Amino acid sequence: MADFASRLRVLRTGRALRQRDLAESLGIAQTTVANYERKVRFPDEPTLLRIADYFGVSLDYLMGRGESETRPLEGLARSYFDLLRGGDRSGALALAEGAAARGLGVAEIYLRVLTPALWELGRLWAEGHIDVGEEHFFTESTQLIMSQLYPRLAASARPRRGLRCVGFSVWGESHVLGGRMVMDLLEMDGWDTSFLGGNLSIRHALRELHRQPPDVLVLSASLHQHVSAAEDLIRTVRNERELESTRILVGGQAFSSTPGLWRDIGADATAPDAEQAMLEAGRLVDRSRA
Ligand code: B12
Repeated sequence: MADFASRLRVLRTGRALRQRDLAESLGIAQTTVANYERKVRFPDEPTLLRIADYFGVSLDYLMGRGESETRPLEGLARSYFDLLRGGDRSGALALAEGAAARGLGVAEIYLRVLTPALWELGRLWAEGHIDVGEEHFFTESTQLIMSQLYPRLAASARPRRGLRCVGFSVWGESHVLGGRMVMDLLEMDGWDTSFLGGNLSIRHALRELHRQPPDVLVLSASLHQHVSAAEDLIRTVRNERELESTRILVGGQAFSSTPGLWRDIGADATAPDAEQAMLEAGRLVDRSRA
């Protein structure tokens, strides 16, 4: 039976947050979070409510009541999650395509259906309810579903704006779906995009960047241990004369959980999600043209 301490730890790691990050967001000390998770302390009522609101869960859930699977994932995201959890790829595809046919935009589907479902997957995986095979099936199916949505995305894209971006996940980083979502939304916003997947070395990245220097370089990292690879790459890019007008946008869970980290490693901007990334990329080019 789960309790408050274990629920808190699972919710935190499910969002890829360090104790320090959560403490900062809640306005409490890191040691307080550590003590909650070690069952040494228990929060007062206002803090308990803040924690529940922060993670979007009920107090019942936070206190360990109910099955862990009953954490509220809203509407379509819940159905999508349940279908893939049950091994029904074509059902999940039909759900996504049905939602798109009824007018839900691809960006909405990415951000309000696929992303929360994937985050929930990570939470259950960290909690030991899902094994690697199930996770791989879920992720592969989601990549396929994104590809099936692509024609709709391309059809609703703005006219090309003469802007170009190259994006990938940094050296060592295998999480690629977030970066791919960012690049897809940029394409929808009229950018010419090249998405290069994950785990790209500096040497290969540079070769690609020199082929046709982009207006914006989009770098994604989910794990903190890969931030130094982003930093190395940024340093290298900054030393290339041909790339001096390329602006660098970084993001992913490694950055969203640590405010200010993007600036510390020399990037030009960050954003918490793919929609904001699209807006931020636009601002970066506007600023550099002004
Ligand atoms: C699927 C998955 C995998 C797959 C990835 C497959 C693939 N093709 O991408 C595989 C199996 C490879 C994998 C491996 C691992 N994983 Co994993 N994985 C996940 C999972 C379940 C989903 C990832 C995902 O697609 N999320 C959905 C996307 C859309 O969200 P996102 O990446 O945050 O992107 C959004 C924003 O961050 C932002 N964004 C993303 N990129 C960018 C870039 C820019 C420029 C901007 C502005 C914004 C931006 O926009 C996106 C959409 O709005 C997550 C759970 C989670 N919370 O995400 C765990 C998770 C990320 N994995 C985790 C771990 C621990 C691992 C492994 C270390 C496991 C292991 N022991 O081997 C390895 C590491 C592999 C590596 N070297 O990179 C942990 C990380 C915890 C941490 N920070 O320390 C998580 C959080 C699971 C958990 N709860 O513990 N994983």
